[in-house]
Amino acid sequence: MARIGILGGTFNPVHKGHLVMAQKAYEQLALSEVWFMPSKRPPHKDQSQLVSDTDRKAMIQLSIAETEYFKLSEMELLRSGTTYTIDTLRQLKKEYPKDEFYFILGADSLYQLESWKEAEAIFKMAHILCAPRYPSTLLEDEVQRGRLEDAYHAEIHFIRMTPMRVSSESIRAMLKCGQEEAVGYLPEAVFEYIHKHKLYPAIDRQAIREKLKNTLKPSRFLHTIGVENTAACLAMRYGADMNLAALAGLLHDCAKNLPMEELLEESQKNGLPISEAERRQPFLLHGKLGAFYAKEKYGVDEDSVLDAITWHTTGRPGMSLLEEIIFIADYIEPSRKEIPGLSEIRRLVFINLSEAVYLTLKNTLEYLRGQKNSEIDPHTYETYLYYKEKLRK
Ligand code: DGI
Ligand code: FE
Ligand code: FE
Repeated sequence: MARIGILGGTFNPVHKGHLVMAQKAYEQLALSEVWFMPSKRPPHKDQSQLVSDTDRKAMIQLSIAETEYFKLSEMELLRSGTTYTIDTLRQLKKEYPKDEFYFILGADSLYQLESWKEAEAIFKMAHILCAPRYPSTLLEDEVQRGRLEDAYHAEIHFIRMTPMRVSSESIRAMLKCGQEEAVGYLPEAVFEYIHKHKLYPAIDRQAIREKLKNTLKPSRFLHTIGVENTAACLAMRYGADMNLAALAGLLHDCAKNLPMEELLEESQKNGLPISEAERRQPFLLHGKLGAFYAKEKYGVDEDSVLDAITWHTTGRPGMSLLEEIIFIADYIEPSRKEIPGLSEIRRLVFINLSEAVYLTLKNTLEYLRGQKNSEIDPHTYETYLYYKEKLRK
């Protein structure tokens, strides 16, 4: 009798987290083998980013090649019709009547399992192994496990491991933005395969530049390129991802060509939340709407980039490094006209980023107070107070 772990998923792509999960399950439950079982294109999920079965299989094979107790199972890929776990389990039991099966799942599945087809039968026929979520929800998960065990006589084990921070989805988003961090989450051979077969192609910044050149005024386009390059320089200085910074810089003002009424209309139409201050001064919306366009029109799905675009005008308390970089690059890029205090900020930004952010906010508030019809957005003021306090400490 063999104890077989089944690790299902789309494996789009397979990553180190999967391998750790499989390895820990193997060790902690004394399994004989773990089978990586890629699922068919699930009908409920967005499939536009799902690579072919051949590629997904090839990537799994590359990552398990050195481990003799890891196998690839094509059972779900080969079966016709909708794939239900219960059908897989019945087929497994039929083909391997002597063996015991352990389904390896993410802890979030604990909350969905009951709605799976013939859940009760699944619990009877297989053990469930759960990998922890990030951020950890172990206490909740423990309660849910107790509930399921009582209700179904289910046998559920938790795999002890550091919760995985990454998912295939977040790795795809990284690859799409050309983010170097993705390399660390993938087996080397998988990374090479992805590269060689151009599976998750990075967004082409040159194509975006050409698009923007046609939509923005020449001076705004020049500014945009200035922010793209300045953001990349600041990323070099502060150890942020250069490609992400350049992409966020390139797209930060992509909604700036719209007149006020259209900014409002477009934001409303697309269901973006609009504050009172934004309703009175719709130009403030170009960050939020820009982030929306970045996602919808330019295919950016990396949240850190979208947030940097959203907050580039007002800032927000506790900005991420990338958000600070875009906020400041917007202010200092070379084609900005000289204004009082700018050359000092340009010098300082390469020495102390927080201080430069603070001075920028201080300058902006002073400037706005001198304008007749300008209302200060609460975010701008709160961000100012946040950085003032941060520097005082
Ligand atoms: O889009 P850009 O011109 O490149 O730069 P931006 O998005 O930072 O917008 C700059 C303008 O935004 C600048 O004139 C100052 C203004 N601004 C920043 N915070 C506030 C603000 N305007 C108002 N009314 N209220 C604010 O809180
Ligand atoms: Fe802007
Ligand atoms: Fe700008």
